[in-house]
Amino acid sequence: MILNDTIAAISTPVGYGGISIVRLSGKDAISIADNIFIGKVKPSSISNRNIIYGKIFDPEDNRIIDDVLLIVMKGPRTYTGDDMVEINCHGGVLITKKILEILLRYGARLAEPGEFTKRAFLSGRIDLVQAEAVMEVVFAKTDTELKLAVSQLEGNLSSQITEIKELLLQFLSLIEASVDFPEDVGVDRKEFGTHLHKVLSRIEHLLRTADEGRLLREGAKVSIVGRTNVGKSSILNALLSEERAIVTPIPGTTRDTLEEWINIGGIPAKVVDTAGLRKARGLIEHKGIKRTKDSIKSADIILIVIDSARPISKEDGKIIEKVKKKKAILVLNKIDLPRKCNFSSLKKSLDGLPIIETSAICGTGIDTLRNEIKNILTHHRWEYETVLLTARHAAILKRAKWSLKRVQTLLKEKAPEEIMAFEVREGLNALGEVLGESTPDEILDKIFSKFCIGK
Ligand SMILES: Nc1nc2c(ncn2[C@@H]2O[C@H](COP(=O)(O)OP(=O)(O)OP(=O)(O)O)[C@@H](O)[C@H]2O)c(=O)[nH]1
Ligand SMILES: [Mg+2]
Repeated sequence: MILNDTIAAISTPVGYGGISIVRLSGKDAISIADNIFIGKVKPSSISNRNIIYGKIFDPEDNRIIDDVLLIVMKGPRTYTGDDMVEINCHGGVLITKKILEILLRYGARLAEPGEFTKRAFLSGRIDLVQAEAVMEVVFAKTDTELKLAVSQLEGNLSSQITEIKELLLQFLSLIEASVDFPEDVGVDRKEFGTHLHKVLSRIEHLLRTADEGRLLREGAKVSIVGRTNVGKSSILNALLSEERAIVTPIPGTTRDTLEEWINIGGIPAKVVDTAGLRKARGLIEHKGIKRTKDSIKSADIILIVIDSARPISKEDGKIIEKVKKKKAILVLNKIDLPRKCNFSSLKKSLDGLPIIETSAICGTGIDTLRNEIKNILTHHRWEYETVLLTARHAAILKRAKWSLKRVQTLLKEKAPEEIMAFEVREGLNALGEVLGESTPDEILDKIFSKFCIGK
């Protein structure tokens, strides 16, 4: 990627709308705008961050393309760090294409996906963790995820990593001083140990949030399983508040898995209705039941549905046995009907699995069920301080953790300080990699390629 050229892209989604924005960034952004804009003043003559009204024209045939508002932002205090121009035009597919085409003809290059943000990162306006947060903000599915993404964009995670890095740097200087001036600096291994413990617990604290981050980003999978006709599809519909799945009194109504997204306390959850478990009748049902079993394997939470108006069967028992080691909730459904199941013997076989009583038909217990799912998904309430660790952050932080664990062992073994210093530097490098200070180009390319064009 060449950095001193000028890039352009349509930053709004392709389609028809009130307005669209075409963006330019780079050293020639303002002079390119001068060439294609007619107004009372030239873009290069207006003061920083001002807006002018005028027309975009094609200098080749002097044809007017559109009435626009043009904003001039002079570097280095811009999104990318370079001079930027934003053209607000009418929101038409052809208009935006035409304006972009003229900009490209007059010296700009088409921006790669995420290139504006990549420039912001490379010019030091933001670090890599903040750059990643830009897309987290764009793709946030729930309010909680958005709140955490914005906090990451503002530098919450970055400052936590920087603090850990500083602690580790202090530790490294302690070790190095004892290498360089062994007579002056007494090696206080106890002090080393305390310092190291402090850094490690900060890293471990961050790592603990990785799973929560995954749930928020990718969503949790909640599978509804049970015998046929117990009311699984009715529970899905009740959770969704709409008649999504077909419900009939005929056992074996649901043949295939059916998935829908719901928001449970800020966490996006994919709720999966499955084919009822029984001895399969025919090939289709057989395949459906196989899918149910796969769905159980990949679920974060399983809702085992039991019909309270029927005696507990062997099949119910088998299902409970199969899933009770996982995170599961027993849903005792149809409580509006007279109870026929032997509740006390059922309770004994559950090993403390939570039980929620519902009537999917009347809506009783559905809010309690939602709350219970939320409680299991979140060990604590989402706090503003919670960070959204991505798989990339977690993998690198684990590397840092293992380097520091090795230092702990070396300390115990009274190994030479030089060897410890080597491992501490490895840990420091890893932390730098999270922030993008020492991230290989291929990784950077991979991160930014996931961005939208014009972002
Ligand atoms: N009285 C009562 N009937 C219910 C309740 N929940 C479901 N039903 C009825 O039970 C029957 C089966 O409901 P479904 O939701 O299709 O059950 P399912 O577990 O998805 O069944 P399969 O897809 O065949 O495995 C339907 O007639 C529902 O109206 C409930 O809470 N109370
Ligand atoms: Mg069903």
